[in-house]
Amino acid sequence: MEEDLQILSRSKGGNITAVLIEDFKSLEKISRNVKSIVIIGGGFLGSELACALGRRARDTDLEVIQIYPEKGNMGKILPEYLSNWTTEKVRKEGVNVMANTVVKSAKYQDKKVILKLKDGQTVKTDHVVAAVGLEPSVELAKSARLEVDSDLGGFRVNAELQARSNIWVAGDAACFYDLKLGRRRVEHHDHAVVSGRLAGENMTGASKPYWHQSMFWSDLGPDVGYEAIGIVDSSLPTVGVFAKGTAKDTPKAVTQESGTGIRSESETEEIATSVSVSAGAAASARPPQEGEDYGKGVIFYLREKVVVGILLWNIFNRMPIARKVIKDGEEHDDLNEIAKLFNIHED
Ligand SMILES: *[C@@H]1O[C@H](CO)[C@@H](O)[C@H](O)[C@H]1NC(C)=O
Ligand SMILES: CC(=O)N[C@H]1CO[C@H](CO)[C@@H](O)[C@@H]1O
Repeated sequence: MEEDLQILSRSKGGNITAVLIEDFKSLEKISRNVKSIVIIGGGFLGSELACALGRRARDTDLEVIQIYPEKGNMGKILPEYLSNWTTEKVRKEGVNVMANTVVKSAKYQDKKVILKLKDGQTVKTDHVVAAVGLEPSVELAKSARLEVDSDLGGFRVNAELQARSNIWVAGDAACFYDLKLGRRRVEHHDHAVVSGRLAGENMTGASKPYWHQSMFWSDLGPDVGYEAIGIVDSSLPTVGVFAKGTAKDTPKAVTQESGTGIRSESETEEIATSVSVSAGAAASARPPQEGEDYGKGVIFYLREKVVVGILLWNIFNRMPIARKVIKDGEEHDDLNEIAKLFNIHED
């Protein structure tokens, strides 16, 4: 699972789970003993948990329901067509997806949690997991007199992650200035690693700005996985180039190959120096069509014709190339050409 393991709703009643490692273990146990679990939230954690529990539910009579306000799973990240497609995939994993709605109230009655939804529906369940995102803790701001960013939250720091003299901020508490992409706050594991290292280096005099883009990844069941970098926001215009996937183009195959059962590693500062393009590589690469099976592909997120984010769909270990495209920050007339750099028709 991706590491956005921060859940806010923790009730004293014990029927709402907050997911930290112990919570994860306890949820695992609970899922073996109850008949129904509701997951609130359609982002990374909610969708990953729903898929994992849904898969289990295939062989048991566990019911898994996922409720979220977006139109589809990962709706804040994926372009609508792909979010739609992914939602169907999540349903096939055994999840009862209730999109486009929010929980209005919850009560505990006859050993069940009763959720009333905005659209009038009522859901009865045994257990609720709230995977609804995080807010950075900025309590220190007052006593340390630090500025908090009013739009993005978190401590406002410069490109060197410095809030004021002798104070640096890293991880998701930092609202930093990315020299390439502007002001940002990032809530992913690799960012914590990259920014923590940078803050440390700057504390000892490196004077280095934020330069190495962090990445993140997510798997939804064994067949769908993606890795992304930069600003990956579904409200931006996107261009997607897809190709037919094979069984090798899945997170399952990649973890088996690595032999670790885990495919995410925090990246080192590996730079793609030369990028080889295979002849005719993108011959059949093309924009998605309705009803398509999105085997594997590259999605570019654009701001004024410049690629500011890249999402690699069932394409693994090509992050250095994506990082280089973002770093170059050039305008591209034909993104099909750029898609060729990822050799999506090989392997
Ligand atoms: C996504 O699904 C919704 C609801 O099912 C539908 O209204 C919408 O047209 C779909 N969007 C795309 C781009 O396929
Ligand atoms: C201790 C130290 O030298 N820190 C430096 C980190 O980077 C910032 C920005 O370049 C410098 O202002 C600091 O002096």
